[in-house]
Amino acid sequence: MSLRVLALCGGIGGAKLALGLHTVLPPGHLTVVANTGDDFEHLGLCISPDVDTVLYTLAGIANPQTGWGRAEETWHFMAELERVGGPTWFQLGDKDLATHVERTRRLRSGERLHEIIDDFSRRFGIAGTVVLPMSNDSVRTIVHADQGNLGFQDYFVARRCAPIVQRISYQRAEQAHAAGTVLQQLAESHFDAVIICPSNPYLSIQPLLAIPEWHSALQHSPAPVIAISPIIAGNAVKGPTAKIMRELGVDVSAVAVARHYDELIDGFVVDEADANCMAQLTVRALATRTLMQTLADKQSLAQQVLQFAATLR
Ligand code: FO1
Repeated sequence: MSLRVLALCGGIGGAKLALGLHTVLPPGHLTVVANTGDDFEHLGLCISPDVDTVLYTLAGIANPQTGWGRAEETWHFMAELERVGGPTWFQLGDKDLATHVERTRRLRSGERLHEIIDDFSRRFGIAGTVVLPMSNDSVRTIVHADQGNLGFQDYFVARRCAPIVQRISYQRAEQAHAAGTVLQQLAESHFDAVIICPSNPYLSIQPLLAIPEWHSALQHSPAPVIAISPIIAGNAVKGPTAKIMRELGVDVSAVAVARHYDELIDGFVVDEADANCMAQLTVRALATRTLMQTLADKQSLAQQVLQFAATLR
């Protein structure tokens, strides 16, 4: 019997495991919740990067080099925007632009973000898997750094993660609510496992955990909660996770990530390179290959995590 899975996912790293789960589970067995703390308004458009990374990745149309934006993209809009003196620090490809324009039009007409994403996922042919934003309410990840209090995209793209991070806050998370009926489904045991994908815990997962009803729902989840470490042998696979951990004074290790999730998780998955740290963990642990470079890697990790989850039920 295949497990029914709720996967919590940030950007590129998390979306890789979401794709693995999407391809190994039968239709109707996977709900993916995407981080919206990276969202921002740019050129008057409502941009939801992690949501779009999940949609494009599951639809097989994501840019394979960057992990964000579209494959086979063209950049006429950006070239012409530059000609008329517009801001080009945040690159919007011609195909990607349609997603932002249409999402913005629908939001302005009163449609809710989770309804828009549900329709987009259907139109992108993501059959059988539900894709949800963590909330329809605006939550913004703010990076408090030596260069000031920065919006996520300012920190991540404009300043290329160079600022020294002192603290991260999640604006208006306290007032935000989960989208749709996912928390009711979780409470009513519609899911057999909750998987926290290997995204940056501080930038991509914490915005969701900062929403009180999400944190409480996971704390009281009837299904086991399993996190996968984004740190392998003291390094981040991609992005600023290791740098941020150092700057926050946190040990750059899988154990530190497990401690961050603390009482929320029932199981933790580390890379085989970190098998020796399992004795330091206070939760059930699995050591396996967690580096995902090919689709087969993503599917294999998904299978390993599902088998591990089944032993925790
Ligand atoms: N990341 C960059 O480093 N440079 C960009 O120009 C850029 C544009 C962009 C456009 C749409 C989109 O959905 C994502 C984009 N990203 C870009 C990635 C974005 O910063 C995400 O927040 C990261 O992937 C982290 O989750």
